[in-house]
Amino acid sequence: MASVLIALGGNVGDVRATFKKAIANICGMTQGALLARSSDYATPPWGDEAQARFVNACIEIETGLDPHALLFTLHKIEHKFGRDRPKETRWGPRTLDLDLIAYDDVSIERPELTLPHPRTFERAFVLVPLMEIVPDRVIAGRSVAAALVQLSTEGIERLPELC
Ligand code: PH2
Ligand code: MG
Ligand code: MG
Repeated sequence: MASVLIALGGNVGDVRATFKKAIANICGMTQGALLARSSDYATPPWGDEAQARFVNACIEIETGLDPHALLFTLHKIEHKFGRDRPKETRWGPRTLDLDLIAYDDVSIERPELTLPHPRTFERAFVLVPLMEIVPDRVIAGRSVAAALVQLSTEGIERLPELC
């Protein structure tokens, strides 16, 4: 079984409700166990700033799927929750984005999948939720906590738990 970190994001529709259903789908479709789930965070849009704020969160799961099978499953779940890749713009609005951040200590560099996720250390919207669940996890030689102190967390707000 592998320990896998997945980042969730979205800024179209009821994103927090989408996360809840998506996490249930991730566990069901990967025969995975949910080891940890961060809070949801409202985050300023990164990349293309002229769009609505995002909601972001991270989870840790344990799964027997290999990285490519897992990626395929995550794409299926994005599609199920309204993601339309051909119609969207890079860094633009989306209902649900599921990014594979790390899969054990596996390194992969292929056009369809890079592990660990190459932009993890540029993105406070990924590191802040990771800090909550796996602060000591080492990704590409750096702990989450050490990587986060290099970034500004301005504008990131932890959202209260939903009832
Ligand atoms: N995702 C993007 C582009 N910009 N900004 C934030 N804050 N959070 C995201 O998840 C995000 C983004 C495209 O995937
Ligand atoms: Mg993304
Ligand atoms: Mg993505």
